[in-house]
Amino acid sequence: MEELLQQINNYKQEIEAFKATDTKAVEEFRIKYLGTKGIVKSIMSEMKNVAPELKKEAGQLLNDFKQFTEAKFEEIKNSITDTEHQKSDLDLTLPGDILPVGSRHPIELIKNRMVSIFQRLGFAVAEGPEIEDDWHNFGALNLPEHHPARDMQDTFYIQQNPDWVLRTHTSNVQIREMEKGKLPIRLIMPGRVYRNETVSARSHCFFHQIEGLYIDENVSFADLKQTLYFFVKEMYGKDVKVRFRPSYFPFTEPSAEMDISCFICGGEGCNICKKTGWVEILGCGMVHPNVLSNCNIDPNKYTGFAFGMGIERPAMMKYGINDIRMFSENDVRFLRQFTSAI
Ligand code: 2NL
Repeated sequence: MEELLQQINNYKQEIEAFKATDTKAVEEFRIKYLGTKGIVKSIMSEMKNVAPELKKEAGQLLNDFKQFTEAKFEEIKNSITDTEHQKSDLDLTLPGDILPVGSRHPIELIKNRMVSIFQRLGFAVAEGPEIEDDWHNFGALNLPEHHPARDMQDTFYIQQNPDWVLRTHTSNVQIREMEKGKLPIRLIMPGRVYRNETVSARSHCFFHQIEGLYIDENVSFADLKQTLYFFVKEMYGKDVKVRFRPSYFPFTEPSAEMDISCFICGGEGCNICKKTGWVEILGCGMVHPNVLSNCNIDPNKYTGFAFGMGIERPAMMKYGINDIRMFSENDVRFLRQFTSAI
């Protein structure tokens, strides 16, 4: 026991006097005193030679020694890293690296403008699933199975469940909103839709649209026209002219397509309007009574109008983009060009 005490005191003095000037010396200290074959370990193993009545006292002594050595190790380690840090030529006062700022996607830019115009008229935004069952995408919209109008909207079917399709329009969201039974309804639904089309510069198998729906008592075709006039003036300018042409959609009756005077050439005739002076921008109509009944809305009490328009084409016209595939190629040379647009 005496001998052990002596040994410990000698090591303590040695450790006390130890000075490290670099990380190498710190590591040497660790290996010599605290390593698996180090002095602390070997002194600890002396315990087995201590007489039983002295074991408690010796245990205390050895523990103190271990803690003393570990504390010294921490001390020399910290003193080294501190001075090394001061020696480095890292200048912490320099400004940080500038992170590249992203930009909104052109489709998003046009969508936001369209949405905000309708929001000012009191329309709220609704969203819904892109994978939809046959009823919400076709059936409820007066498009029964084998109806030839389904050909206009050939789509992708989900293999595991033939009842599921990738939605061909955002009308599925309107159907879901009507089913909730809360009236009146004044909603717009922007979103991605799918069609089984050959991909080319002019058409894609997925694109984006905004649909609108207004249902209340006494909603008329005049309300539809006035709403869309307001939209056109806000979106394309107050001098733009509007015309309606009769059309057919299974989910509206009567139905119409709306053209605006070409905002590129002002109606003179150019490549964009194919020399006609007019460009088609949307389809619309009064909600078919069958569609209202399908959603448990009484068509004798309520009427409504609906419309749908694509986002890609107006975006291509506004930004002079001549290939629809650019929107989904994620080429940063294309996307970067919209950095300053809001
Ligand atoms: C187009 C034409 C249209 C609708 C969409 C609609 C929705 C419900 C009921 C009735 Cl739930 N109609 N939507 C109506 C007329 C036209 O879209 O050419 N879109 C790009």
